[in-house]
Amino acid sequence: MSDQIDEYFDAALDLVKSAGNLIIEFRNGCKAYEQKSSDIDLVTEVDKNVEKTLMDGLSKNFPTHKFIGEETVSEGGQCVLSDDPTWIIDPVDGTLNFIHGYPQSCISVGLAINKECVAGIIYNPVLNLLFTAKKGNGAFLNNKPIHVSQTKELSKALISFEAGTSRDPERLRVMFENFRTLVEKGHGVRTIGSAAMNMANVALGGSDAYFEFGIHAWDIAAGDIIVREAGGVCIDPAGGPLDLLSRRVLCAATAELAQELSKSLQQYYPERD
Ligand code: LIP
Repeated sequence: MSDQIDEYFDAALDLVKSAGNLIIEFRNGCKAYEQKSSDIDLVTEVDKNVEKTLMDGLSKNFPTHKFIGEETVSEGGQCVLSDDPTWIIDPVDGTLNFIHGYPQSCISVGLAINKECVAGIIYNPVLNLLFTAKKGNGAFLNNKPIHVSQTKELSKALISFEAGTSRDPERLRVMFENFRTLVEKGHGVRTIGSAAMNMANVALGGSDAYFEFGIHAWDIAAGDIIVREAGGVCIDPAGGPLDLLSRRVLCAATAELAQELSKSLQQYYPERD
């Protein structure tokens, strides 16, 4: 199995690197965009082109593999996670950042087999940050091993979260309550606009935890394996196991921090993917 994962990973990595050039062209921003589910949930031609490049390339190499791609799903495609090898793709995670030229966006590609993420690639081509992981092999930034921090207590933790792309009043109420709690209880809070970059930052030990309600499987699949291979944990924000399709995530450097954070958070349950 691990030889097979190597083969899948190598093919995906080549495609991700070349698709990164489509993003670099717009490093100063991309002013042409369309709306999706709300006036702050946006898509550009670059999102669509990157997703097509990755899906065409992967399905040519691996015709039986399945896909969950952000833009394909938003155009009515299926979001089904079976036991088959499934590529879970966010072509530009942090699209709003990409549109503005704020250099925190990336391609995020996770591979799930038997519903478990076994390989992940997060690539920010503008800052030349390539995060990778394969099951059992550790996590890497630009080919150098990375590890989560050892932080166990919320009072010492730097926590990231996001405001998200929906203005649903109940979701916003919970988000502001949690923001207040973390400002009061934690070391500091950060928001950078990309779930995958947030998870990569936990993996490299720069931040200690990240949580969000309302993300999708494509935002977190690659981050899930990268954080776990860097020694961290990914769980449901209420404390149970992570469910990739639940649109909820909490990852942390340690299990102790994950559980303390989970107990401090107000919960929100979006409609599933
Ligand atoms: C974004 C996530 C971010 C979240 C946004 C959106 P996109 O992904 O990375 O964490 O707050 O709602 O889901 O839409 O830029 O691929």
